[in-house]
Amino acid sequence: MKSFKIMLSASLVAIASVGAAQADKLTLYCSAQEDWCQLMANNFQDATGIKVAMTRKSSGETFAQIKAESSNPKGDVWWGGTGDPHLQAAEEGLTASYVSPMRDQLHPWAISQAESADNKTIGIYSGALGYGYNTDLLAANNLPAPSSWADLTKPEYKGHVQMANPNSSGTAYTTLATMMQLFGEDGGFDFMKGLHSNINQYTKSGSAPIKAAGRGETTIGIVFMHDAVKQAVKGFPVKVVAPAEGTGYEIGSMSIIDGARNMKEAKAFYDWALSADAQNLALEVNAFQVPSNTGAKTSASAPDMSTIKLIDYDFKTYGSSATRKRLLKKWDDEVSVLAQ
Ligand code: S7P
Repeated sequence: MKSFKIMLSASLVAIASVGAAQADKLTLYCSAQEDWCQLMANNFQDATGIKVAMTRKSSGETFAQIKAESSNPKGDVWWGGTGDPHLQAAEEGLTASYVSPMRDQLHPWAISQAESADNKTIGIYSGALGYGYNTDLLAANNLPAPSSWADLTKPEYKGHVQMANPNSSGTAYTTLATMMQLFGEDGGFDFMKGLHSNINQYTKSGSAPIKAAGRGETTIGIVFMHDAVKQAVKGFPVKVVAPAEGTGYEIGSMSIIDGARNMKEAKAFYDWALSADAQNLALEVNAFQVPSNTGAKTSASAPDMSTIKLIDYDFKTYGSSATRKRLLKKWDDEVSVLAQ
């Protein structure tokens, strides 16, 4: 608590000293894992006295909610979730510009996310896409260990692969956008169609497929690698794969909602959430992303981004409103309708 206060910006300290008396409040929309969302909300509340009402929804769902509420905004801050829908929200004027005094503590990739969106969003963590598989189920089904994206379209994995729906899930949209960048648009859609033949279920939440793999309900789950590591660390028989062709990644982001009713508190949360101490809370819930504050710790269990073959993910194009809408519609029209 004491160390948090040292890191707080001047505006936050001012709020912290009067917050409790005025019963200040904040409505937080959160798109990271539920346990992390809860921890952030509770710690901010304890540090400032600002009462936090938090709702957790997947990235695409939160984007849709903010858009639906835009004539009468109910949320103040959107924290977490993949960067693409945050960029789309910025482009569509759903989020507000803010330059935090904490910005100089951040990695360049987090700042360039802000600069590409007129400061209407900012990077809070990053993580690479991949998949994980249940080693027991793989052996029980006599399946070879997959190591590439192409492997996941092979007939032997029919009914063994799970991923989220890219409309609701930022993870799954990152998967769709990654295939466009790895294989080109035609090749990418061919891949998504081949994958569709092997999918047993499209979930709403991006991390659900690897939780299901951990429980033995599916063999393979396409997720961010850090979400797969979390299941392995919990003791489930999950092996994490960095696909051989290379892979995409996310810049998990945070945005202040345009027209926020509690703008002062929104900025206070934003500054606090960029501090090293706030980002270190991730370690308490085994959130293995790379934090954006250069002084925050990355867990030794986190996937080592420097050893993963990462594509040069084009956030500008794949986070643009036109591209995201077009690709999701094409996936709905040409992939999700196919027989399995
Ligand atoms: O916190 C884990 C994480 O994978 O969840 C976010 C994700 O977007 C939320 O789930 P959806 O895929 O359902 O949107 C990621 O940003 C984050 O790394």
